[in-house]
Amino acid sequence: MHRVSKLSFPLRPALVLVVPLAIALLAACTPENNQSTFGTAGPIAADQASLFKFIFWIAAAVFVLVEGAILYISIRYRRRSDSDKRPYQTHGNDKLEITWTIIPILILAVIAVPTLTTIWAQQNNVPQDKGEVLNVEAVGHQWWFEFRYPDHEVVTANEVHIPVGRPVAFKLESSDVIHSFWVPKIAGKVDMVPLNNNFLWMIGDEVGTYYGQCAEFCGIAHAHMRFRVIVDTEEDFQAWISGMHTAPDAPIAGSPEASGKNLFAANCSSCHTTDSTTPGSYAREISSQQARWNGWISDIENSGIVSAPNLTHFGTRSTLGAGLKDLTQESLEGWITDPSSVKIGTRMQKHAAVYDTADGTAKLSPTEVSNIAKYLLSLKPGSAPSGAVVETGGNVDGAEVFATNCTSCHSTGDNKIVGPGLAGIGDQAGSRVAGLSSDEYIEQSLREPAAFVVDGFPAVMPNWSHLGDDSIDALVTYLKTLK
Ligand code: HEC
Ligand code: HEC
Ligand SMILES: [Cu+2]
Repeated sequence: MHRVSKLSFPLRPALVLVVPLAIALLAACTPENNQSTFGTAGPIAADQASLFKFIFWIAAAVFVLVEGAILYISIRYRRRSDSDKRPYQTHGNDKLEITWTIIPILILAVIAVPTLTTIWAQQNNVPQDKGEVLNVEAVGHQWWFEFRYPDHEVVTANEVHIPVGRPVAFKLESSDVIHSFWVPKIAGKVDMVPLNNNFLWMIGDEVGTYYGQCAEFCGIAHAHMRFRVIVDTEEDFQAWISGMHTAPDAPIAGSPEASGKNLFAANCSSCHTTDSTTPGSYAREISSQQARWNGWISDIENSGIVSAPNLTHFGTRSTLGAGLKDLTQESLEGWITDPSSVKIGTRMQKHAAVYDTADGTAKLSPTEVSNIAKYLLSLKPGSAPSGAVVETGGNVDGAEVFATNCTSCHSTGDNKIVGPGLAGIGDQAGSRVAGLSSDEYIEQSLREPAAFVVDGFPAVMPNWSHLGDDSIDALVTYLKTLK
């Protein structure tokens, strides 16, 4: 008797803890939950869920039978009094042992059939009979996702648009450590391994926004490395693609957005591109991203650049910081002022020169922060036709022309991106080529970039003659102000 009361004492608090905890954990399984694998919206997730249920019910039946037998035998044949005799002890029973070896073999064989067929069906090539396959490359970075559409020449980050009902083939890459790509309601989970690309296909069955999450511990901000899959109607998807090739309208001179654009060019553009709408910008962004990465890896502690999300048409996004917050003027101001107040550990704060302060917050006034946020939120497809270079006409602001066309490769400081940092170019330009004045050299760099290639750089500088005389003059004037 004494023994029983001793046992029941720790049992009660344990139950008080375990029962609510179990209920809380099980609540995450409700199909409505954003990351529940029970409410599915795509064939891959649906097949995995039905496979899970099939195995679950077999396991449940085994559990009930075995535990039931144990309970029944323990109660039915328990020792009832001190005078009960110890039963006759046996050892070995061929029939029983063969039976309980064969039954599990049969159960496992039954489970193996749907398991293996599902695995084969899902890892095999994308179905070819369900519409044109969309190719997407997803790249894991600490701690955000980059999405590239090679067939459409679109680069974006953290929000991937796919057309409803059409198969999407994802090439999964990582630029740094092992991440895992997981979209619970639509597709399974596959690791993103550096130097070893993986593959996953999915079909979104229902229009809507779905949660994605990195599912492999990848460092301090791992739990904050999320993304969204936006399943669009075919028309919305095509409109999105063509919007990504339509430049935003230039901000009105003197507006907060115009000031934000210049502040962005000065403080942020060494890592972020905002203008991947023009022809050729796709290849340029990929080489800039590689160059930013090379810059970071060559000096991990002190680098002023690192690969970063492409912010083209950022104003059309719904989330901030890799799916972490709703995107609003307020949340964006919070992010720009002090990124770690939103997401601890982000590389942006560690490496951007603008956060090189005692408390790590930006060297920007509240108005400047607000202007940058307004500028970023204003980045949406403009009224110019898709793919066109925006005509400036008349009064040209060199800083703006620079911010629109050049910042994916050049910083206005000393940082090397793809091309050299342009601080001090006015002073250096006069001595680059004998016989060319400073102005002449800068102009030649823009009109005939191949005529002189700076030592140690690739000859990838595009020809800018098409910008027109006004813009070229404005650029030369602007570049000479960079100190
Ligand atoms: C040293 C490189 C670097 C500089 C400079 C930099 N950033 Fe970033 N930025 C990053 C990185 C890396 C991330 C991804 C952070 C993460 O999610 O962990 C990021 C993320 C962002 C995001 C969120 C993007 C998304 O998809 O949700 C915004 C907005 C942003 N930066 C704005 C700015 C602004 C504004 C500035 C200038 C004041 C700036 N950045 C300067 C590297 C940089
Ligand atoms: C695709 C990347 C890329 C883009 C975009 C780009 N450049 Fe360059 N630029 C380079 C590279 C690389 C070099 C160095 C090699 C060379 O001299 O051609 C360079 C060199 C220069 C130089 C000469 C620098 C020196 O120290 O002598 C100037 C000036 C220049 N670029 C201005 C611009 C301007 C202005 C724009 C925008 C209208 C622009 N670049 C756009 C890649 C680019
Ligand atoms: Cu990760």
